[in-house]
Amino acid sequence: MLVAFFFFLNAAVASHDHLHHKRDHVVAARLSAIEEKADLLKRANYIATTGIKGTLSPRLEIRNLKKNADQWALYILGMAKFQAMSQSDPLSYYQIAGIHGRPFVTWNQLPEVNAAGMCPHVSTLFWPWHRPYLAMFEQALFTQVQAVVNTAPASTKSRWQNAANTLRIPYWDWAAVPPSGEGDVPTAIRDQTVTVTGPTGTQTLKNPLYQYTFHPPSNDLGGSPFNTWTTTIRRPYRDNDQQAWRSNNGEFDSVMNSNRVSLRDRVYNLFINNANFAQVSTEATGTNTGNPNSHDSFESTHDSIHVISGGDTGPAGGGDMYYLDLSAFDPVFWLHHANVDRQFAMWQVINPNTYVGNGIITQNNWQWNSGEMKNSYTPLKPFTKDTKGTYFTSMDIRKTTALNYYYPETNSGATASSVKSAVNTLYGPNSKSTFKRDVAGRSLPYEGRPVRQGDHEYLLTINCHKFAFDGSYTILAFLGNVSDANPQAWYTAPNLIGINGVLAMKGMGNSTVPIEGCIPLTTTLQGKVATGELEDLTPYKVSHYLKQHLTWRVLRYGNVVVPADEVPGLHLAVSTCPVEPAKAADEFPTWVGTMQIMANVTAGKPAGNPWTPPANPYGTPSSPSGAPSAPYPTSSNVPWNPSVPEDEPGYCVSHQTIEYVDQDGNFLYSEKS
Ligand SMILES: [Cu+2]
Repeated sequence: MLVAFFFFLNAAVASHDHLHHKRDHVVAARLSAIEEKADLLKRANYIATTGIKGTLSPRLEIRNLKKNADQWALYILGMAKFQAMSQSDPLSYYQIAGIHGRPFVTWNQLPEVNAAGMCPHVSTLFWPWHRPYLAMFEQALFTQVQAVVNTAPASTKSRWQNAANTLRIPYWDWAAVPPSGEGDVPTAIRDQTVTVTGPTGTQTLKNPLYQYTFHPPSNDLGGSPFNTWTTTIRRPYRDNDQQAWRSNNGEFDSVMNSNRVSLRDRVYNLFINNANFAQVSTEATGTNTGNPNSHDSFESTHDSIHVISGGDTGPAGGGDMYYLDLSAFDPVFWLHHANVDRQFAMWQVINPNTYVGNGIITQNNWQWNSGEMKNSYTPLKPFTKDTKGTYFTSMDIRKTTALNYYYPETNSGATASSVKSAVNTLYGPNSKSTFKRDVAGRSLPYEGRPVRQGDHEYLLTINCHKFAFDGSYTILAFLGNVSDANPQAWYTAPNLIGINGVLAMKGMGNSTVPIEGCIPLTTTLQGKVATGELEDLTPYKVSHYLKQHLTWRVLRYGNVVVPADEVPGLHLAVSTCPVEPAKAADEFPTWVGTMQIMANVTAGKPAGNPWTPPANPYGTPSSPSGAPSAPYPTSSNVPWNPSVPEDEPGYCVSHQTIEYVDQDGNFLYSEKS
């Protein structure tokens, strides 16, 4: 119909060349109005998320992808083109990043429930929702990679095409030991420029992994100063020569160097300890109720990477990654989240019989209201499997192969045994860094030793409110005192045990969304035994030692110290249980029995009183019709495959009638799509 109409108008113009000039002008104006409408129609159509079609291929660790010069060049050049796309294109880097949070507008003209971001956090949908999200990013990037391949001369075209066909987005394994002699943040993310040899030769360009350049910044990026920042910024510092705020990636690396072992321990503990999807995937407190051994989640651990890479300094109180609603614009978001998706995939191989259960949406977002009950059949809006509007559900993406990729640890031959071996090698206490310990005179954390008979595990458990403040905040644990003169020095202090970052956003002002996290203490305590400062790891000796030495601080956005007992909902406690060594390389150590709270260690310290779980931390859920009316899941009643699919139909454009008008609003014709 549209094609025919264009033809008619073109024919009309051609056969009436005696028409007055003004008449030609009107026809031309109408033509351009129709083209605009056609463009809108195209955008109203659903965009199928398929991942990259063709050969099933692995997503590689960024430092391994870089070893393949051709694929690395295509990735970098493709990212540069991707970021340069018009910000009004729904498949541009800008618009796909904008799905996550700000700007609070809809995407691809889909109907919205609230003017808000789309990512579900503090929810069992946290892991599954980000899976098609990453695949959409990956396939949109691939379109640009293909454009780079098309610039190759005929003589090398097939070589570049072959490299592109198996290219997938890389992940950054921030918990693993970095390559020998390197810091924890890859230079590929930190360098301002990058030199690659692509299909048309060697070139040096602005590194697309260093920052995203807004063109232009939107007014809906959270107000001043984000609406004036022309790029994303990590750990902002003032460059007085340039009169501008800049990224401090050196500090990003230093903070990771001081915190990686603690983050590694959290990841390891999550793999070895929790066999329930709801407990392990989300930081929502309700999902952990009833399981004293589960105080952590992959979501909470993920929050800490956001907080570390964004930093809590500068005129906005932090960098882009520090704010939930801006984080996806920073290129490191995609490397970080590919790793979180990989943790999801690896965990699934070890735990194939537990999956998304019933869970409550804890904050209003673009597609849902707070309090709604969701499950594994909930449409993961806005991601559709086809162009007709069939949304993905968590059931569709249980396997990464549904989106045509896998990870090195989850290839077709992977078993629970092989993934456990990989986890032990990558994150077990034998995973020692070869990073030069004397670099810049910095004192780096003790890296731990394998579990011995009679050992105990010790955790500093943290309960708090996600939106206690008007932005993110961090709990930092130390042995001994720290000076309050320069809080930024805390992140790399020699007596730092670890941090727990809470990723939030502005404008959520003290709404009560209870979450959990933890800071592992065991490795640090082992180090103190190694230096003779602590006699042994028995609970008796440890409780006395920690009572004397364990301290903590809370730092919120803007580098502001908050007394711990003034943080709404904050409770800290130390828990312990005996640990049995693993019996084989493909088995995990066992935490024996139920963790016991050592209340005397924290008693009398600010916020040092253990948390007692309320019956239902989020209140009574409101069930949409057709949804299962199960209680909020606890460790004992999580159905991973509810029998009643949720009644939430997708939207369908086939019932829409689109009316075409000219620039003056005069009706031209209508079309059913
Ligand atoms: Cu995230």
